[in-house]
Amino acid sequence: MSELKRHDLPPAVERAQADWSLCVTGAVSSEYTLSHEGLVALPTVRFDEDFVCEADWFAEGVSWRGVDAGVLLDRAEPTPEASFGLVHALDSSYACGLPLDRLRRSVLALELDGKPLSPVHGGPARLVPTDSRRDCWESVKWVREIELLADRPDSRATAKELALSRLSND
Ligand SMILES: Nc1nc2c(c(=O)[nH]1)N[C@H]1C(S)=C(S)[C@@H](COP(=O)(O)O)O[C@H]1N2
Ligand SMILES: [Mo]
Repeated sequence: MSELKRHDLPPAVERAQADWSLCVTGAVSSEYTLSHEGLVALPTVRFDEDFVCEADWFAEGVSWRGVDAGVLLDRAEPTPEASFGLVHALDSSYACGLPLDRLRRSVLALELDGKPLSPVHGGPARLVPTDSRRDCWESVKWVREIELLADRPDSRATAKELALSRLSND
């Protein structure tokens, strides 16, 4: 196993770690908020990958464990119009849009390589898409809200632009 790269923890993320919760909102019949205890009590799945960053680095053999995102979405009862998900992170405007079918096939990871996910790598919860089209900026660290939408979000590119500008400032 090789290591994921370590970036600095944004101050907003550090402050919000203590009273973290997850909300599922938007085009759903039953919005809900789940505490960290509530989330870790759910059944988990495992997903192993070689993590590849667009900015030319990768980590081989990364093992994630967490809650199936499809299960989290179904619990909110998505409306028939729901077609996209906008995954919001704790670091201010970072949000990544994904078509609903790709979001369903993601894992909300709570563990990395058998240990609770550390704040630097996105703890308490990181969205890990599992399909072959996934890009590094879609692996959203510090997830705080999953918002379902009827239409493709305008901010689909926000995560990509923000993430890549941060990486180039390393
Ligand atoms: N919330 C949030 N998630 C994010 C990013 C970010 O800046 N903020 N950067 C993305 C990018 S481009 C990469 S390569 C990975 C880096 O993951 P790591 O810090 O665990 O190595 O996180 C992704 N998820
Ligand atoms: Mo990246």
